Amino acid sequence: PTCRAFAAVDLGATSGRVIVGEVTGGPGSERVELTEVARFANEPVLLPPTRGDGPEVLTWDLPALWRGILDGLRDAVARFGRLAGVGIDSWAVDYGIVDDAGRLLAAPVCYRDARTTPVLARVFDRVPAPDQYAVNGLQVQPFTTAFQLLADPVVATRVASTPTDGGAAAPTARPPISDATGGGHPAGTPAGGARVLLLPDLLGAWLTGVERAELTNASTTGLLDAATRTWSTDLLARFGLPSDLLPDLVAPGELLGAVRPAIAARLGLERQATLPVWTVGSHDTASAVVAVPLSTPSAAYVSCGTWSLVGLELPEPVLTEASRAANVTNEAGVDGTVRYLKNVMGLWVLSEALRWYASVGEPVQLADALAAARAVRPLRTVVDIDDATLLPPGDMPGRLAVLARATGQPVPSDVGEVVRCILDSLALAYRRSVREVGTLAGREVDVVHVVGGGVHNADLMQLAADALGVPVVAGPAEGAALGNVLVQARAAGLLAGTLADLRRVVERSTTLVTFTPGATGGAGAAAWDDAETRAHGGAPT
Ligand code: LFR
Repeated sequence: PTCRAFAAVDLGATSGRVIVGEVTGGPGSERVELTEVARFANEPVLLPPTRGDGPEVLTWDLPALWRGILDGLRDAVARFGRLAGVGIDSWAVDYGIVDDAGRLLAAPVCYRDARTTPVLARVFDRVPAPDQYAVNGLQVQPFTTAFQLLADPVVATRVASTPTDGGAAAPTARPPISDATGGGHPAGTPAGGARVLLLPDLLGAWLTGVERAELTNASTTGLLDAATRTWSTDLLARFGLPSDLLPDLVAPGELLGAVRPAIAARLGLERQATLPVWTVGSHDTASAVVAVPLSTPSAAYVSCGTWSLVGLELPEPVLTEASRAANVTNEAGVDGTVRYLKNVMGLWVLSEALRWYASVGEPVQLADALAAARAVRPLRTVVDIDDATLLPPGDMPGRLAVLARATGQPVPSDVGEVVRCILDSLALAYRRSVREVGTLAGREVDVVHVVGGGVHNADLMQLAADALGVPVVAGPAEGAALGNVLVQARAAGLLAGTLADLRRVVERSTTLVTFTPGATGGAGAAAWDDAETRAHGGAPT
C-alpha cells in the first residue's frame, strides 16, 4: 500500500515539534490526521565575549534543535513504519553561515538580539526605506535578515574579501554599512566563500546535502524582489552584499532531495530505500496560512502564536507609499500568493511575562493567570502591544507599567491586571491591523480566521471577536504543521488542486469554533474606540 504519512518539522521560538500527518480518505473526501510525535524545548542561549566588555549575544541552540529533530524523526519512523516525506518550517529571518565546505561557521543569532541597532542608523541613509519597499515590499523590522547580515562579523569578512561585486559594492568605492569587521580574518580565509542559509534551508541541507533558499522564507530577508520573486541583485549591490552569498531559490512543493544515507541510518530507515525531503512553506507563517480555511473572499486571518500575524491573502503585492507608511508587509505565500500582513507582538508578551514572574520567584500557571485576568475590569489599561520595548526578552510587567504611565493609565500591578492588559491590547491590535490591511487592500473584512496555538485561548478569541466586530473562526491549532503536511502531500501526488482544495481538506480535518461579537457581553465598539485613543496616549474619554 502507498505510504501516506508525512513528517512535519515545525520549529517555533519556544518549542520544536515533529508532527506526523496521515492522509486518509479517497479523492474528494481526504482528511489529514495529525499526531505529535516529539516536542522539544527551544531555549535561546546568551553567549558572552571572551574578551572586553561587549554585549552577550543571544543565540539559538541549534545542536539541541538538530538532536530534537533527528530523535523525533526516528520516533516517527519507529511509530509509522515508513514515511512518505519530511518538510521543515520555522520562524523566519534567522540563518546560519557555512564555509566553502558547507561547515557551519557560527551559532545562529536570535532575531531578538540587539546587534542590528547601530546598522539601522546607517542602512536607511544608504538605501532609503521607500527604495527598499518598492522592490522587496517588506515591513521594516530590526531583525530583517539583510540588516542582520550587515551586523554580522562573518559576513563583513566575506564582503571585505570579495574584490568587487558588479562595481556598485566595491569596498573601496563604497565603505560597507557594517562596522562589524573587527574579527580579524584575513581575506580569503574560510569566510571567503561563505554562504548564508536560512534555518529551515540549513536543516534541509544537513538532511539532504542540497543547498537551496525556499521562496516563502526568502521573502523575509529583505533581499527578494516581491514582484519577480527572484533575488534582487540591485538591493544586494546597494547593501554591499555579494550576489553569491545566497543559494538558488526553490518554490514550496518541490523535491529538495533524499535524506543522505548516513542520516537515514540514524533514523532507522530499514523499510524504505529513500526518504524524500519536500520543500514546503518553510516560513512557519506561510505554512500556517495554507491551513487557514478561508470562508469568504474578504476573510482575514490571524496566525496566533509567539507572534500574531494579521492579514490577508492577496494575488499581487501592494507596494504603495500608504502601505509602506503603515509598515504592512508583502511576504511570499505558497502558490504565488502574497501574505499581506502586519506583525503584532503576539503571545510572546504573555509567555515572557509568565517567564518573568517565575524568574523572580512568583511562578503562576497560565490557567490561573487567565482566570485572574477575567476578574479585572475590561479595557482597564491598554497599550500599543507593538511597542519596540516589548521585543527583547526581559521584564514585561515593568515595561507594560512604563507604557501605562506614559499614556496616563492605571499601572497594571498584579498578575490579573498585567494579563488583562496584554489580552485587551492584543485584541485592540488585531482590530487596528485588520482595519489597516483591509483599507489598504480595498477589502471589507467580514470574518477573521485564527490559526495556531492561540486558538486554545478562548478569552483572547472572544476579545478578538468583540474588538473586530465580526465573527472569529478559531482553528486549526496546528496550522503550520498542517500546512506543511498538505504541501508535501500534494507534491507527492496524494492530494491535488489549488489552495482552495487544500483548505477543504483542512475543514474536513478540524473542528472549528466560531466566536460571535458581544456573545458574552464584552465591551462594544465605542469602548474599543476609546481604548484605541488611550493606547496611543490620547486623553481618556
Ligand atoms: C512567526 C514568525 C513571523 C516572523 C517572526 C520572526 O513565527 O515567523 O512570521 O516575522 O516569526 O521570524
